[in-house]
Amino acid sequence: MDENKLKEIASMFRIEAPVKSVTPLGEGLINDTYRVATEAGGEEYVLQRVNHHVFTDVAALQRNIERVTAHIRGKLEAGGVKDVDRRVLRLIPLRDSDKTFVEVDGNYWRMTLLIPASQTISEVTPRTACLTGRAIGEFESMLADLPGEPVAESIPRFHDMEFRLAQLREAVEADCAGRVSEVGDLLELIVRYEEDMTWAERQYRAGRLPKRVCHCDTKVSNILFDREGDVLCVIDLDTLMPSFVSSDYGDFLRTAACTAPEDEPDLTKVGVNREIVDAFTEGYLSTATFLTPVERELLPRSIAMFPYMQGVRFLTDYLNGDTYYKTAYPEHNLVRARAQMRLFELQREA
Ligand code: GN1
Ligand code: MG
Repeated sequence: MDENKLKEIASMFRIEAPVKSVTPLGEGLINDTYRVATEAGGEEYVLQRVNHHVFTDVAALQRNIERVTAHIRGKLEAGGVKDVDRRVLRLIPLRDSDKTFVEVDGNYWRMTLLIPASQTISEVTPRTACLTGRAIGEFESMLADLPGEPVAESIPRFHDMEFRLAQLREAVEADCAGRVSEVGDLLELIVRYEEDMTWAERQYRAGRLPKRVCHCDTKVSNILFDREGDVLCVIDLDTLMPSFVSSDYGDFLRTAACTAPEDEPDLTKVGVNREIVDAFTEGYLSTATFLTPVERELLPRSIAMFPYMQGVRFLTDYLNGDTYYKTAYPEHNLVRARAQMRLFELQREA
């Protein structure tokens, strides 16, 4: 999208000075993200186009983020935290109303403050893993007493393994991209572990496993660190919704405890870093003090469940002809699915 149009959209939000530049930011697979600088040269902002094919109810999603960030902000302020704007996202309202998103030509846009002096990291150390564990446990704990009705399910059945497997079965049956014949080995592996991987859904139906307000996309690139490598906050709050705690614990370890990126084509490079698992678990358990015995039982199981679920999702998208995740080359989703299923096998054996 051309910069002038982006500048025009950015100017609709309540920012301190005229927009100077809008440049692409980050590597998300769903939304389009830009960095906005102003003529004043002070605060910078993050402008995002929300993918409304994925998030079909943008108003409900923004409402979730408004409620959750306000709740966390209140707790941080009450606790005397000084740099609150670096510890929780701040939504920027529109210039002419208090709404936090705007529709332009059928697309939905929103803005947050860019957290100053922050970085994302790609390589996690035991120290950062422990700190992140603590931060995620704290995040869930802070939301345990969110007043009012439950947060909306911003994507229905998002981390529901039975649903993800049903979507894969549909994709196999339709075979609309003619790719099913290439992936027999992956399908066989997935089917073999279906029963084991849908344990949480059965526990939930039996009334033994609760849902909490979870982030549901805790991969490493969604955690902001300061220059010293300490955790500032969790970003990318679109997928906030009621879910099992495995959604945050297992999904973080999927990327953090893996020795290769999630789209590594060379499967010999995909390995498990046990030290990271242990450090993260220690941090998480120190703050997630609300866990029930069944939730505790779910945690170690989820270390294999999340690569499996992500493998199922990438493979489904590959079979559907790449309609969901952004891809850089035709086999990209297949490469991702293979890397995730390799990681699943390693974690299952661990
Ligand atoms: C997507 O938007 P992004 O890139 O942070 C996806 C996650 C996947 C992740 C895989 C809404 O997250 O569920 O785990 O890609 N988000 C959605 O990298 O589907
Ligand atoms: Mg992201």
